[in-house]
Amino acid sequence: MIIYLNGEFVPKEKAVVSVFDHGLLYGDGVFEGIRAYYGRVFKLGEHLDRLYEGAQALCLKIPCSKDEMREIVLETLRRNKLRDAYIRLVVTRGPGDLGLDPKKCHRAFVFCITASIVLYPDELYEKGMSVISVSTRRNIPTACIPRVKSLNYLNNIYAKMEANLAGMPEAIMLNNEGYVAEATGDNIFIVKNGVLITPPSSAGILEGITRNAVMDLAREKGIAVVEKLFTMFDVYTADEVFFTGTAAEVIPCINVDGRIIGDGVPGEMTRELITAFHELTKADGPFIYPGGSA
Ligand code: PXG
Repeated sequence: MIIYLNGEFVPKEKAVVSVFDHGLLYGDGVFEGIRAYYGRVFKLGEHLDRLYEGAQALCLKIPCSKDEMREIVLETLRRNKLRDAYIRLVVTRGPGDLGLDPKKCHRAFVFCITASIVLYPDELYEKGMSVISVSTRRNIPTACIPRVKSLNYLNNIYAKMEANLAGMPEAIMLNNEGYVAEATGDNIFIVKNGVLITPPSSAGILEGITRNAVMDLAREKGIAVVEKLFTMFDVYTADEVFFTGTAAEVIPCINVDGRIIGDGVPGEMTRELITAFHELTKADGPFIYPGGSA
């Protein structure tokens, strides 16, 4: 496995980061999880836009242009001869001293890993998953901005731990006002009377690339899509519930806090959107190899 590490391509064993890096010491940095399907990098432009916007919000200067970063991602895939992959692109604040002050860090550190991802078992996509809502609230935007995909994931990890302790694969997190925000690493959608509903960005969520792609697909199909605040009552009484994320893609949810959702099987709109999403992954993003094949 070859890793892009701050200007070089190195074998996995040599891909190491300083213990003085503020990404490690303070979770100071931003990252993206990206997928390649069929020799193309899905929504690469959108992922790079989010990475650079997050860095802008953190006053973190990424030491290369967006075009150069795009090339770094594609070249890392080529060096590993991959066509289908999970890509982890990380920009840390870089090495500094033991104080938290970012101005002591003189250069951001960039690395890119291309590997595979362990998805939920196929069975969960076919039968749907059971989840719970947890007591850990999503970070409030005035403290730690959820729209920034930062290296500080403790908020989500606390919620995931609650799910783990309850023997559940995923958790629904509410915001500090008690409205539904998102899952620990996925966005949430509900379907009610044929309308597709998801929390707005102002609910304090990460605006998922998969979320936006699914909303576009639904609109193309003539489905009404609404971004609005809702509560767990709306989840319990929804006709369908599903999650979206780069790793999870689109995954149906058929039981929440013990309440059976709809008929207790993945709903029609969810299944339709899963199919449409799979089709889209064949047709989006820059080709990794010239001529479109490896
Ligand atoms: N919300 C949060 C909090 C996320 O971390 C999403 C939504 C979905 O966004 P995209 O752009 O991927 O559609 C994410 C993405 C994991 C894992 O191991 C998940 C993410 C990142 C890294 C690892 O499940 N989440």
